[in-house]
Amino acid sequence: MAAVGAAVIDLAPPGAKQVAVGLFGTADKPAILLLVTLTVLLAGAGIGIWHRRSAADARIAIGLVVAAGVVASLRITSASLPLVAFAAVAQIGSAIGVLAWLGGRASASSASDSASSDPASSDPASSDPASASQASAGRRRFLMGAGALGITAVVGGVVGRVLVDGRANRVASGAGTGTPQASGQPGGGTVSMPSAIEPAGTPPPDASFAIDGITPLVVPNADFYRIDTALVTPSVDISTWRLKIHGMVDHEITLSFDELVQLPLIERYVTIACVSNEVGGRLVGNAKWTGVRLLDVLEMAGVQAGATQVVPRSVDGWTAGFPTAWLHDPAHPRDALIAVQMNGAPLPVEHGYPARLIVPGLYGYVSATKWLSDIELTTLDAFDAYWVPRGWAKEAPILTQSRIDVPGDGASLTAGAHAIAGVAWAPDRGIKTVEVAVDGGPWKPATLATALGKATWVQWKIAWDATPGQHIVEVRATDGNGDVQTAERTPPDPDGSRGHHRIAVSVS
Ligand SMILES: Nc1nc2c(c(=O)[nH]1)N[C@H]1C(S)=C(S)[C@@H](COP(=O)(O)O)O[C@H]1N2
Ligand SMILES: [Mo]
Repeated sequence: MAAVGAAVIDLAPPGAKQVAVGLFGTADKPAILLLVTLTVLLAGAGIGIWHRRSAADARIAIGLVVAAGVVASLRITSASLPLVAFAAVAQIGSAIGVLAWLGGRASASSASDSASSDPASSDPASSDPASASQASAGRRRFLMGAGALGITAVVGGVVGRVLVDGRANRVASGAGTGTPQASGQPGGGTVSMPSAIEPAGTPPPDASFAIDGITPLVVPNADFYRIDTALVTPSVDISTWRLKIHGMVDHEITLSFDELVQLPLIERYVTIACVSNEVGGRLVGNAKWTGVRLLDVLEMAGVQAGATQVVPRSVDGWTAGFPTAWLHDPAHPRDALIAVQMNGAPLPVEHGYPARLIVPGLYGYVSATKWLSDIELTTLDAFDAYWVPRGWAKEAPILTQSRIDVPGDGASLTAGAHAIAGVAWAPDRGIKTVEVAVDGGPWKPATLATALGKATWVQWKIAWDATPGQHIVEVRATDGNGDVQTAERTPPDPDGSRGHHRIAVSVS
């Protein structure tokens, strides 16, 4: 099922923008799975009905559906052959079983059912009540049987999905416990990770406000937003994993995980964001990332003069792409990382275990490649990464945004003193000011917490004396360059949403 869903994602034509737009959202993976589920249910029902005419044809149809599932499964790098074979046999077996049962029911009722093939009797108004009820009983049995067939297919798909995902989690489980010094890898071998030469430490107390409901400065791994096209999370065996740097380089290099983490490790707090984040949305998060400087690794390979694009690729074939110039901006020295840890723990599987890219200032879809397998140096003209032919911008710096966390939109408050608070981000230009306006009134400056750096979001707060009635609260930020966040609303497509976050509250 998941495999068919993945194929649906892959095969979506570039013009199918809605599908592409949808895929960025967290709610959309369930949507795709639902779509596939409904399709399978319909196919099941169709085959069940068809089976009335020809049992042999129905069996062939089942074979074709299962074969399509197998072919799709083989596209998933983490699906094992025995698992796929098991799922296929289980599906064929249960489908044939249901068909046999259906066949039994059909022949048992065929004599009394024959009236239903008379067109006149299919019109309940003109038919004799007894034969009409017999016909509908037969129809009910067929629909039930067809439904059972569909449900069998769905259950088969869900079980397969759970098995594959469970496998992915087992592979990384020994690595997710937060002991970076020596984490046993059930996938093979033990990797000891040296400590960072430039640790980032814990954030100072004045970097956070103690306000109920404000987004934490550093988002715990379990709460971090997750976006990717992988319906089944890739599971990577760290002992055989390799990172290859190739393309327009003086000498191609290949690093094992051990070799990678022997290079100097540094730590940075970096806020990453999804281009599909709506104004006020939650597809953004801040974490401490530990990893190797991307530039260190690129220098080992020797980037050639004409290389204008960095194209990171994932083990599942997904690609990102950004200008090499982003790494060489004299006005903006920035450390892009090949990250191996998130908040002091090995990368969780969902966030790219064992290694991913973190590039300050760029939206995830052009940069933050999870389950990294290789990095190709090429030109901007020569290659368009995964989302570009699907209608998203080729170059995508994160736009300045601010969000009101408290009070919540639609909240009911009692009149009196309240804190309005939230976060604002403009990686990696930094945030200079945040302002709040109530009911279209004058912009008033909020108080900023101490920023961890230009690449991270910052918490803000302002005191509000709430008076009875309905109120609209609006926020805007000014980035480190002095550019004020635009009020003009745009949708996420194609290069990120613009506009001020606004909430409504009622005070009594
Ligand atoms: N391999 C892979 N990496 C990926 C993606 C993907 O689909 N596949 N999606 C990107 C997008 S669109 C975003 S916003 C970030 C999200 O990272 P997170 O899930 O760790 O928050 O991952 C990026 N890296
Ligand atoms: Mo994204």
